[in-house]
Amino acid sequence: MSHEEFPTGNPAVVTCGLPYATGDLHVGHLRGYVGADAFNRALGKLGQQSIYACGTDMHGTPVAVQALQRGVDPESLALKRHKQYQETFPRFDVDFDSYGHTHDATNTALTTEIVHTLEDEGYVYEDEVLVAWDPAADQALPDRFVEGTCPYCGARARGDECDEGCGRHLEPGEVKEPHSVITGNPAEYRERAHKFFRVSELQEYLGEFIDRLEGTANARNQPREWIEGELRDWCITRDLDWGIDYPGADDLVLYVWVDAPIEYVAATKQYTERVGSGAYDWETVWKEAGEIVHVIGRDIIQHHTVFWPAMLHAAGYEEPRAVVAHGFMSLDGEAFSTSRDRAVWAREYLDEGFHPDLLRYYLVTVGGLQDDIDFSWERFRERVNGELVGTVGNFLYRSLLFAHRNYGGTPESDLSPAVRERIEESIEAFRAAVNDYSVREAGEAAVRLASFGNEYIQRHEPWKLVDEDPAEAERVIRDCVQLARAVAVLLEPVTPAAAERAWAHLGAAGSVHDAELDTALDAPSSEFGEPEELFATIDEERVAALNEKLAERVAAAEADAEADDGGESEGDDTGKDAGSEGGEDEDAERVEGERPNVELDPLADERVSFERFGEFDLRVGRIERAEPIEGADDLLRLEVDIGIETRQIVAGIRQLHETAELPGTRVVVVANLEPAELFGVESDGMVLAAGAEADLLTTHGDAPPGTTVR
Ligand code: B3M
Ligand code: ZN
Repeated sequence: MSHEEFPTGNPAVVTCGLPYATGDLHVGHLRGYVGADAFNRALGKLGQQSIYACGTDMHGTPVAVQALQRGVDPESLALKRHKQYQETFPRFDVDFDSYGHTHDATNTALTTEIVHTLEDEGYVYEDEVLVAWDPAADQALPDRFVEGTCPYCGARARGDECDEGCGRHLEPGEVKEPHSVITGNPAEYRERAHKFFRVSELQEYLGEFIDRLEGTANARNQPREWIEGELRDWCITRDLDWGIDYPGADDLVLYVWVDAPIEYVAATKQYTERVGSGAYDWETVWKEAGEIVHVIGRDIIQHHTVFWPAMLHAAGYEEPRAVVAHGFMSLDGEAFSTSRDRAVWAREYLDEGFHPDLLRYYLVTVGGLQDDIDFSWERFRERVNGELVGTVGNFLYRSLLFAHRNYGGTPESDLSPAVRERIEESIEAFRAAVNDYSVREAGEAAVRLASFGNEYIQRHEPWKLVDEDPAEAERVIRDCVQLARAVAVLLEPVTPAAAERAWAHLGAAGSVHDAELDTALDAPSSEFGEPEELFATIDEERVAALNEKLAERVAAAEADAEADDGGESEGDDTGKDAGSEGGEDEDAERVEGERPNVELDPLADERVSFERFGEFDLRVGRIERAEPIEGADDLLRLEVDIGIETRQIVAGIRQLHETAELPGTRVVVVANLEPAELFGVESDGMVLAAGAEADLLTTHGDAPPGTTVR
């Protein structure tokens, strides 16, 4: 990776996948928006100039199909949703600096201009293509107006996306056995003239781009196969009357995936129009030197790592620095289902009286951003009670209350060097986490510091020292107040409102939002008032009541659906598309299969003897080489030094680990496993790993390669 670390001197823009104007937001949708918000705030903590830009995705067949089903016009439906989103996001402190929509004048003009540039640069051509057609309705069936079978994997697929199977983007005419969503009739294919973008010409560029790209491993690794494989041109027009008109062809609109990402640029432009180019210049960001970070769901990686950078490059724009792709979310181990009302809605969460910070904390820290995660009220309660109440709230409250009662604020004493060092370590951990695009680790740095604070106050027992050794008591409390200040600064990206309250308790000036990392070590105010508890405990009965409510609602929705259509739920308001949390309704099976660590395997019934365990020859190994195996997307060929010899081992970890970073990694090898052949390559042993993310087992001391593991 060739990028300078954050903070850089360039302005940054953080974006999040635009919510389609199709449904209400639920907590699954919020994951990306909250994660990106926390990341943008965290960049600010590092002193990086950065804004958070997004907007509503108004166009395309997701909106058009829904409008048709409801008998309303797409524009008013989309605008209504747009308004709802504009109201909902701030209630979760998702603080967009600019939030527009794809149908507004800025995006329409910018999109048209970019398409003109692509044409002028020779990147667009016209070709005849077979498009699905409903003979009864006598209309074309673009994208979601047609369903059929994926030509690649055989799963049921939509016209432009194999959303239940291999996840591939599908071009018009590709879906097999097409049938119309409007009438249910089999569709025909008719020849039509459409516009194509020459993505194939940008293969070399994209190959280099992907080498530079930062972000999560899935977004950096998955595209290689598409880019290095047969990179086909991309049909950028549709037979539809809802969208941005293709310049000069009034019967065609642009494919929604052309104008949607351009909204990232349009929203940035609107921000500049508001604050002035002296304060933040969108053209610098998008045309000269900006740090562009896209947070998206993992189902839209292809759009953001192939089509979008190709378009930007061809139009003379800057490329993204990073694509951060988050996993999906399930509810109590099962997919969200809006049609069955099996969801925790954003509004419902607030109506229950829970503070947004609690959910923000959960969404950001419950798993790494890349993981698929599960939401349950039980786990929500555990996290809130354990970490926010028990660790963070407890430390801040007890130390500030003690300081206030005994000294009216911060006692006069010097900060202990060891505590200063500990705070500096946390700052470094936070900085590294941001540069690693891990909001989870940034949040954890704050909680670990609070945990240190709790141990510190407990160990030194200032309540005893006040009489026994007053100077020592002052020193300990001075340290604790400094730790409290640092925790507030570090936690602001994740729980902004709680951090702001802690800031006020500390009597600190201004807003903690503007406090950069180094201010964690500034002297705390010598005077402050009595603090209040930051978080309240959630009790078990509350969780039981919430679960019951959800179960009742699901049962009622199911009964309704059965009454309506004999059990086939129509899913007219799937809401899946609002954002990229994915995994709901008909996606249930896919998510079930891929969700890591949600359900633990049951323990084995049978015990084995110590002797039998001894039959396994487990050794410490060190990976010397790692390289892909042609034709096997998931596999890597490893050369592993196991002391006595070097083994060739095939491991299914290609999508989950950065190949180039593997050499040097110590692993645990099953050395006496029978050799096997995979994709024509012999695998002589096995590398142990845990879970769906293939967390590699390693050693932590200096056991050299070849050492037996017992
Ligand atoms: N509106 C939602 C999705 O597919 C889609 C994102 C657009 S981002 C430019 O997740
Ligand atoms: Zn497929």
